[in-house]
Amino acid sequence: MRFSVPTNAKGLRRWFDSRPQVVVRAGPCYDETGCVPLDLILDCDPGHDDAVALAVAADRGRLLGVTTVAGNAALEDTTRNALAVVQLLGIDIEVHSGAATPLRGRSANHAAHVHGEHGLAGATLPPLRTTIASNDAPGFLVETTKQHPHAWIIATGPLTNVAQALQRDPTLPERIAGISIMGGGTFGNVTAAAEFNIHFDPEAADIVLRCGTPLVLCGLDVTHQLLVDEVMVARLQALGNEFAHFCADLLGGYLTNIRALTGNARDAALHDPCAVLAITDPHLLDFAARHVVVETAGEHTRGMTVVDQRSWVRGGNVQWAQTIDAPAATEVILDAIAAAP
Ligand SMILES: [Ca+2]
Repeated sequence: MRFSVPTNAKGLRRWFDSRPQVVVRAGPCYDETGCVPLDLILDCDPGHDDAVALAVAADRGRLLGVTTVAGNAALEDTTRNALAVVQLLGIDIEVHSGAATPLRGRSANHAAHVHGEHGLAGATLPPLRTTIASNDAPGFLVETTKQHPHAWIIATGPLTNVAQALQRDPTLPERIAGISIMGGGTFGNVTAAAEFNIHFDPEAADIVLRCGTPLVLCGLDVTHQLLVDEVMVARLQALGNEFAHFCADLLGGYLTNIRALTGNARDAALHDPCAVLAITDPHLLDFAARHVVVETAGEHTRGMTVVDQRSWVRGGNVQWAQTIDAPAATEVILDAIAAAP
């Protein structure tokens, strides 16, 4: 069956409302019929907020596997970090590493000023008991979505792996439920115009945004509404389980780095869990159909997502997340972390 994306706002709204809705708060999540798992694959670059996103995905859906990409840190670091978080969560899933460089092979500028040199500054990682299942993340995305059609790919890092999977298998968009992305925004963070994940590999983002599968985009406009602060760190510490202590150290380190960068002493955006919650708990967010393209050539705007917000332009290629109920989202995140060992 070929999936066609509705081209008008009404059609996209109907498509979005027809997606599986989560009705179970704890444990494996099922759709409203009560029997279909919400299959998720997380493509990530941990990264403090990726680690939290991974915990939420594992708690709120059926996580089929994790793929890693270079971004916040070098690939060997993001992969080791993903393996460590999976181990701390006590979940039996495979981790596959992927792209070490963007599609065009430009030198990668990581985000050590935000996440530390190795990606998870502030936390102590356990000695690893497992290793990667393969170094072919795009192959894992292709094959796993054949075994589990209608899975959601959630991408919380640069989109290199996902673009390579789309290049390898042009039928991929037809069988997946869609791709939920943390990336972009109507303003930037790595530059004045561009958000980090999209700026890291604009050509990959361009391929993904044109691929024709249902897309959900959580840009900085919405992720800057979901904040971590000292109150949240204290609540994590009070949860008492090992993973919560890990997260308290992790997000404490994140706050320290963000303070040094921005001078903001109070809080920092917790970007990546938004892209998970958009699928597992969509009632927490408000979406609008928007046309979004990636600037790949601009002198000052390379990596910018150009979001058409003109009220008289109908439809779009993405469901653009506009708002999130941050207090409720924080409770879902804390519940997920509390459910870990
Ligand atoms: Ca990330």
